[in-house]
Amino acid sequence: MKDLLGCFITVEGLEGAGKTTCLETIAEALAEAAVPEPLFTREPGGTPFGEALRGVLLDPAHTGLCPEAEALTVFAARAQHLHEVIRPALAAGRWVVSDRFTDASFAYQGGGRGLGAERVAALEAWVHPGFAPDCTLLLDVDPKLGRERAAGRGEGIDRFEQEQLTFFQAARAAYHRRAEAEPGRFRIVDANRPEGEVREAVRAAITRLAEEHNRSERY
Ligand code: Z5A
Repeated sequence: MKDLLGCFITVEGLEGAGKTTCLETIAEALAEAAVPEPLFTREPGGTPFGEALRGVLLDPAHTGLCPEAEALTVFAARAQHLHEVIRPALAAGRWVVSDRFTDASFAYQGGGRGLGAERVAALEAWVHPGFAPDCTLLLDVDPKLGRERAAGRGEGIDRFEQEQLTFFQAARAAYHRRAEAEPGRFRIVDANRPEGEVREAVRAAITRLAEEHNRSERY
């Protein structure tokens, strides 16, 4: 990552954890820290090709998609996202905030679908060896609560949202394993709390990160 001048932040969590809600707070905190023109993006998606694959991945019509095909599709979208958006922005010194990245593959494909961490790690090593986020905010929510919140939005149900609770419990456990393995990169936010409290915790984490980044640039 040393050749890339910007800072790469990812936001992770189960559905209804409040990732989308907190992006606004992250933008405010970065503006307060005088970070110029941060780039906000998402996965699956982030490029025209990636957004097309997102449509396929979320479409409930593809009920028979096997875990391997699903994993390869999220990494195909990611390869293009890195090539077209993330790496050029970081190389230009911009901060990049992505709503989900590879930790989501460890959680959903590795944990939820049962592929296991080793097979996801093999794809990670192939698509972006030696490249990882500088900081990952994990909005940790009880799967039942997250599901209730997501349902409260009254939108249609996508292919992932059709899954049983056990799928999301396995995804959450995989997220926890990732965070335990890399405590320096992860900031865990208890997202079971009211929205205002979650936003404050996110704001504090981003403000601290910006301060640390400024200090390291000075020395
Ligand atoms: N996926 C994958 O399998 N593998 C991969 O590698 C990647 C992704 C990258 C789409 O992701 C799917 O892609 C995802 C995993 C898979 N499927 N699932 N599940 P997505 O991120 O686009 O979609 P999502 O996870 O379904 O996101 P979401 O439902 O939009 O969740 P959110 O962004 O975390 O929640 P929100 O929209 O901010 O909040 C939901 C509602 O709750 C909303 O009405 C808020 O006002 C409310 N809310 C938020 N926070 C609170 C609190 N604290 N209290 C009360 N109410 C709240």
